[in-house]
Amino acid sequence: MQVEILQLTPLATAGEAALHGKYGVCRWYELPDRERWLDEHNASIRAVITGGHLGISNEMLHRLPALGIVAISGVGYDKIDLEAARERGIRVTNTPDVLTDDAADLAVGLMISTMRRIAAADHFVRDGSWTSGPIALATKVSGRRYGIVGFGRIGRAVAHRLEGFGGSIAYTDFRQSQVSYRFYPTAVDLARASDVLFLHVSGGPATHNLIGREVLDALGPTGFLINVARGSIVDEPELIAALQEGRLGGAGLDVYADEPRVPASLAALPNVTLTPHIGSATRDTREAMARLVLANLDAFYAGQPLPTAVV
Ligand code: 8YV
Repeated sequence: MQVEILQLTPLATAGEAALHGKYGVCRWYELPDRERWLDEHNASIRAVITGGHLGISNEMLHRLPALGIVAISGVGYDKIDLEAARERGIRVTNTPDVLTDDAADLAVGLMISTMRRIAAADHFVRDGSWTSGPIALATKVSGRRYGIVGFGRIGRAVAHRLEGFGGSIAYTDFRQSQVSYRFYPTAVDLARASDVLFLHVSGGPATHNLIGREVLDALGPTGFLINVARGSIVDEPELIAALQEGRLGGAGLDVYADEPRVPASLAALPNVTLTPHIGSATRDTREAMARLVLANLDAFYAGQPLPTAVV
């Protein structure tokens, strides 16, 4: 079967079997000599599969003259130049909705883990420290002022979960929504009125370093920042400085400025919980994402409307 699909990231097990059973696919990440392979096969590639965290470079786009679709296994499409895709008539799809619950669950989990210092408590038991006395007290999670920056699918799912914590819920976004939660026009205004600030905006130029020193200082020394969206949204050096200097109470992070590299200064901090971009990383969700990637590819090849088209 001629190779027409270039796969930049693996899919979940069943998705891999379905994809490779139906199409001629090359796993880019397994190639010993990628440049040579691309020189020999670039003209036959009609589709690329990639991840939300990975996207596709303009350089790669330009090397694939027959490319017709980029199918993203993920909700974020900030790692692809949509205008360049449009100019080439390249369709772009993503996998929204199926990963909303996982991302929202992780955000709330990072809040609880960071405020109650669960990772440190686990280590405290495992290394035998408990035999020497009780662990230090942590921070109460329930009944707090929760602020959500970005009120899309995942932000709304987080708000729904927070309703069970008995505090207040507020948000900021480009526009006010018809919901009962209080709206603030800016992230700074929201941070001033929050104990826990959740980030759920898309990545890209419009939100680059949206959360800088002004927002972090408005959140303050008893405030907590939770980010499962994109590392680019936060001025990472400013975040590290605020945590080191006690101007911010703590942070729960799943995304970083330069993944998979995380600054040693951030990793050394005791008042953070760090996870390796696992927002959608459960078996059920990744299989659902794979099914949606396949559905988009099948529709593309059949000349049918694409189920979840971005472009
Ligand atoms: C992806 C992500 O799910 O969905 C996104 O935009 O950032 C990721 O969590 C992951 O890259 C799997 O492709």
